[in-house]
Amino acid sequence: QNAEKPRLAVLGAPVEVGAGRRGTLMGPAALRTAGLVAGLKELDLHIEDRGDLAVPVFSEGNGAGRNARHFDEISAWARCLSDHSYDLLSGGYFPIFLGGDHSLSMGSVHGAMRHCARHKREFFVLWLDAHADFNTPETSPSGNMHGMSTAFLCGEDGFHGFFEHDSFEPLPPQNLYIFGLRSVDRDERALLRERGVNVFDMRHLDEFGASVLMRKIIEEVGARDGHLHVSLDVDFLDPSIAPGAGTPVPGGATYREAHLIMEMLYDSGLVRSLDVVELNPFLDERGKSACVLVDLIGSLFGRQIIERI
Ligand code: B3U
Ligand code: MN
Ligand code: MN
Repeated sequence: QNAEKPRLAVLGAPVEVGAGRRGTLMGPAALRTAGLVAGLKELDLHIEDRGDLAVPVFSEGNGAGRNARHFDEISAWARCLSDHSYDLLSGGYFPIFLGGDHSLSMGSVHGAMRHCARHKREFFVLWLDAHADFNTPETSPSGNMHGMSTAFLCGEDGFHGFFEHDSFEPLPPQNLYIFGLRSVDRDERALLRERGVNVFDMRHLDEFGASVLMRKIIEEVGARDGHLHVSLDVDFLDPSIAPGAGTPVPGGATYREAHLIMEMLYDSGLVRSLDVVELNPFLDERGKSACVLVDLIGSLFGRQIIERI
């Protein structure tokens, strides 16, 4: 198991305009209130809370008439987040990004990807989510950019001008694992198939169980000595345990499945960066979802409820 302990840096990204409903802005605060930092300190980890980021300009542009709402503001967030992600990893930190809606991953993952390219390390993403977030401005039924993050990261068209220097080495679709899927749009589905993204939907999870699927992912990433970025969307979880989600979908991961996944990831020692996104405290029930997420993050960093023999 994890020999060397990582130094953690927590960074809030209170972005909400990527989602269809307001409220994820309060996500970082709710996660802190639920005891995120104290919980990790209890594990004897070095952890620095770097506070929340803010974007200097607030614009309402949609990127020149595109079907991508608040394109300009989300682009500003992504540029800022990408630099922070890159710098933290370069400084030897394990960055934890607190959302905010899932559009923030366009920045956090972009930065981590650049870091890995620089160090010639293979990069993988585990996307724990009810949705694939693989829409482009062309395929999106809503124009909400939190539903476009993985498409952007894999280099799909329609995002011109998002970063100052547009060209970047995109994420190969085979290095993306979408896990927990149970809501996908028609054109999005076709694109996922065409590109060969690894999709483990809830049917897979029910049929094979979380452990078999996770072992496969961990083996693949481990064999390449890859950097694994985990992007945890609160709606990966079943709405009964995590109601604080803007787009809840029934039939999600249970408390036990989710913890097992986190524990296996910890044991693998492969995870080097993390997003916790889409928590909407306005829709939550007395902090229930925030607390579940904090519990899960604890498991990802080695907390064990019972000392194993
Ligand atoms: N696929 C739909 C819905 C959605 C995606 N991500 C979330 N909702 N959270 C869309 O709007 O792209
Ligand atoms: Mn998502
Ligand atoms: Mn989702």
